[in-house]
Amino acid sequence: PESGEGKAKAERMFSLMDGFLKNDPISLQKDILDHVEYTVARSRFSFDDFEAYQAVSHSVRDRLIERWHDTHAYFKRKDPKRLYFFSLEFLMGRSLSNSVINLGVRDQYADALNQLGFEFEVLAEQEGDAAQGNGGLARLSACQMDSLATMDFPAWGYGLRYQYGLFRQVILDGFQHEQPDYWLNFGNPWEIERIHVSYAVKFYGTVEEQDLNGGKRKVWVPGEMVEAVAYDNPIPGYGTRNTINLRLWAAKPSDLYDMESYGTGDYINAVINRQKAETISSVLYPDDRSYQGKELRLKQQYFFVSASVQDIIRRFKDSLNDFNQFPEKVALQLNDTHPSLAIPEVMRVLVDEEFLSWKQAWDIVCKIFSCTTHTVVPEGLEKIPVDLLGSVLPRHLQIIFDINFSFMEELKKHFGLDFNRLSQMSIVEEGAVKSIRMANLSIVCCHTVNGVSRVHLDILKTKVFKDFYELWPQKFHYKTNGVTQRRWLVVSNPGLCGLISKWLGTDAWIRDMDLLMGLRDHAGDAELQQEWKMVRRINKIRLAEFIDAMTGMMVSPDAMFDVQIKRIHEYKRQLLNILGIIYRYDCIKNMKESDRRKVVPRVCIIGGKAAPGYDMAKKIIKLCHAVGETINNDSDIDDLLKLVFIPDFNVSVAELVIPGSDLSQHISTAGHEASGTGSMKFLMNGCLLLATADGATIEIIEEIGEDNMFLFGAKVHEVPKLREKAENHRVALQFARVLRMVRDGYFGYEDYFKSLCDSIEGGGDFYLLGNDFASYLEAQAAADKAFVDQERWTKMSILSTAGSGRFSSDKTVGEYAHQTWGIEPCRCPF
Ligand code: B1N
Repeated sequence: PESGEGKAKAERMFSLMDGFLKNDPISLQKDILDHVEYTVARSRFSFDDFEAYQAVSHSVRDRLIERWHDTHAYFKRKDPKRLYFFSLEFLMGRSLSNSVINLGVRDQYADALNQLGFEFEVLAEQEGDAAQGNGGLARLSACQMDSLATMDFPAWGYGLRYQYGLFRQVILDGFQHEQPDYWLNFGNPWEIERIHVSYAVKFYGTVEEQDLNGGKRKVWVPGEMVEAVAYDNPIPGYGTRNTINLRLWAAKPSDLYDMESYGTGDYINAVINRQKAETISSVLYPDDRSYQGKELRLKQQYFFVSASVQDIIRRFKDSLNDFNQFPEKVALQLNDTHPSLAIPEVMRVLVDEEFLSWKQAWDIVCKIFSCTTHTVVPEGLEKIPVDLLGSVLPRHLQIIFDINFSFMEELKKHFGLDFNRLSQMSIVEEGAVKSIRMANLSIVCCHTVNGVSRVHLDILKTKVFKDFYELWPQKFHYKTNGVTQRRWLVVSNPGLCGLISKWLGTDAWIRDMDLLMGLRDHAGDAELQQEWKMVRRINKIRLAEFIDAMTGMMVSPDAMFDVQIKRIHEYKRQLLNILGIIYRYDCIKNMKESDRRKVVPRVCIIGGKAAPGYDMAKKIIKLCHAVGETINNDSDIDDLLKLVFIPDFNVSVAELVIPGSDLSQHISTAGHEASGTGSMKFLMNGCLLLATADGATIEIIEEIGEDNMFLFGAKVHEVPKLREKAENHRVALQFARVLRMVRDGYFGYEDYFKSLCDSIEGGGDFYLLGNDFASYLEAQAAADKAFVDQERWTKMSILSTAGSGRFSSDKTVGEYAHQTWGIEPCRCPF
């Protein structure tokens, strides 16, 4: 308020509050100790590291809340067009270090804690990961939230608050076992429960027709109601006061509609039935890319979409009540097709509840929605059986049919009666199981469809969505993925950060990654090289200690650390890596002593989770352990070769492994990785890449040059031909030899590994391991050669970091804002 009674009241409040929280050591210590005593309820004279972590987190949370309030008050006052980012997965990882860095109070906290006898780093280690997602797609959402906040965009994230995040991977005798990740066990200081922000979400039931003003209206009479309660997660920007919100919904039993069940006298069962509502947000589906048409998954998708749409419409109506202006205030971004039920939901609310005409509602929908697809193959596209959708969301099915009817009419005008094309483009797929194609629905209704790298867009245009591209070429674009340098450099590699800032003479690159290019001028400087090597060595020692702690294996930091960490998938070809390791092992075994002295010692590190039902991926994990068992226990090999599997790979493990790696592998069959974001994290940290020309790697090559990395394998355009022709049978001799070792039981378990071998031998080698093996080995040999010349290696490492600026998510989000969402920064004044 700028004047009057409101102003007087605000001033009084502010004076009572004693201004904002202060960040000098005494104030911080006082706040932390208060939280020890009043929040954690421990004595301020006796508390352990975990309790100290809790108290520190709560004091940071207080500071986040202040900024969060200011940001939202400012957004409310300015009322700019807002972006709403819908994603079923957000892989946030830990929050403490990231928050204090973005708030600019990292050193202050470290000092304050020191004086209390604690070490900041040790406390940060107490935090568990928030693993509300599977892999790249989910971590991308988290990186983009950080960039949206940092770049002052008026944005909100919306998702689901799972009680169980991605499963924990436990390895027993080399086999993966899944254990539940009940991450909320120890409380979560980073969220704010909003019991008063809740919406009823409907399921099942029937659609009735009622008379309205001489016409008819549809009324959905639900069979079940579940309450969605908001949990807000403040996301602080770096170098700005802006702190935006990630609102996640949890399912709670609804108070409505329950009188009936309580009237039956079966009180206990009525309560138990109520409790079942909570299962909707109980567990994250651990399969990325395989769609099973499960009812619970559908309910999860609709649950979060419905609550979010209600929230957005409420906020809009608070400031305006003219839906014609809705598209000027709202941009709605769908992260893949998982939230695409938002489309029929907005139609339903506008037509059935706000009484807009179908045409008015449709015009609005076409202006507000955009989506990003992360898929490369048609089999990866989400389909929902019509029977299932009709039972869970009867009104939405009608709306989708109506949208499809108009779309088919439009298509006929455009292409004539080309039934083949019509049936391929239809939102409804006929067949044994009639289904709704969620990607088709999204393309028809979104004004823009983005791919996640340039080659990904090419694949969409020429294969996956070829027909749609012919119809609407203007809809298709790409924004190459990026990652946030705040988490992937500033938080995880402080040593290298200090060095970069020192040599650039500024830390402005933390908000402007293009500045890293300045490092190119110094790449050959002996002094920088020396310091660079030193920092990297310290990171390697830290990684070696971690490996020791996790696996009991001692590895030498003098060896080359060669890393492949990501979800286990056949197309990502961890198997190619393992076969390469067997080849290396076999070569060393057959070497003369004099040649052995020339071998570059290697520590091969593999980590990643397999979807619980993905048999081949689980066999790859077991093979990795079996091969490791043989190599690591072979005294003849000694330190020349080690194979380590890091269990339970997650965001915080990545933060430790990436800065300590020399070489990282991104070796998917060309045309299969839509983008890949792991490579960007390694690149920033000065780790060299051994890679195929796939996804975003193609753009990385353009930035750093082919001779600054180790490139191999078939190119995207060659893959189909190689598959068609028998050419891929012409596999290298070495390939046949290493496979034979696996088949003959050199590593044991020959029966178990048989199907794995069969999948890549004898014409069925879909992912072209045989074809690419020889060039893979050449690339590996080139990496060995480069590593021997440490001066050259270090220069390549510096040039990798220097060329990574284009892969900051700040750049990606800036392009989305400008080209797709039409939003402007809205910077909260200090
Ligand atoms: O999305 C990442 C890309 O960098 C990767 O190349 C891509 O594979 C990944 C269903 C997915 N595509 N599809 C998924 C995740 C969860 C799920 O339930 C599919 N993830 C990707 C970011 O663009």
